[in-house]
Amino acid sequence: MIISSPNPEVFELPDGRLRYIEHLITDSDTLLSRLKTSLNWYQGDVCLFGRNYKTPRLQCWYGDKAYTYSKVRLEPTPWPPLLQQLKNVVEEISGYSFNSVLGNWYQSGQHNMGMHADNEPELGQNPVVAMLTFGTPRPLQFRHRNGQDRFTITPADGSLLLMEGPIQHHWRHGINKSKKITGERISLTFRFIF
Ligand SMILES: [Mn+2]
Repeated sequence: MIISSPNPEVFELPDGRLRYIEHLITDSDTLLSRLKTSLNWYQGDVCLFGRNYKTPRLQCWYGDKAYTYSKVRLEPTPWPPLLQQLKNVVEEISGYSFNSVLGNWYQSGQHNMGMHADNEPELGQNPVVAMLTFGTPRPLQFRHRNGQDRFTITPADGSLLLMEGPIQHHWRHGINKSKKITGERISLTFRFIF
């Protein structure tokens, strides 16, 4: 794994903050293929308005504590060495500690993530979420709950994006489908579960 010296950009939003490090991981191509083969990917279930659906992407979960996400309980799972290494890098650069990671694998533009906030009670007040991106960039849309403020960032291959401050309480974020995008993207979102 090749880590460049970080050069963070900060985006101060109303009620939240993003810290973005664009070219953090230099050998992201190699890591993308290692993540595809070495992690336990599955198509999850989500419960929306009382009905169960398959998630329109693959996901994986590793963590020291159980986590309930979209009404699905994820059990504690030991860290594979590659994820442990990436967690160490993210902790060192961000200055935060994490004890879990949710991975999402968008295999093409047909895979998406609906608008949501990472605000489950076990994430605590003002949770920090640290997102590593590998592969084809996808625009990440932010919408303030006030219905007015919007922000879009397209995290680059090998980048780290930190969501900090009260952002999860005031904003939602998601990734839209796109007919133009055929490449794949993996994101790893590190969290701390209390
Ligand atoms: Mn999220």
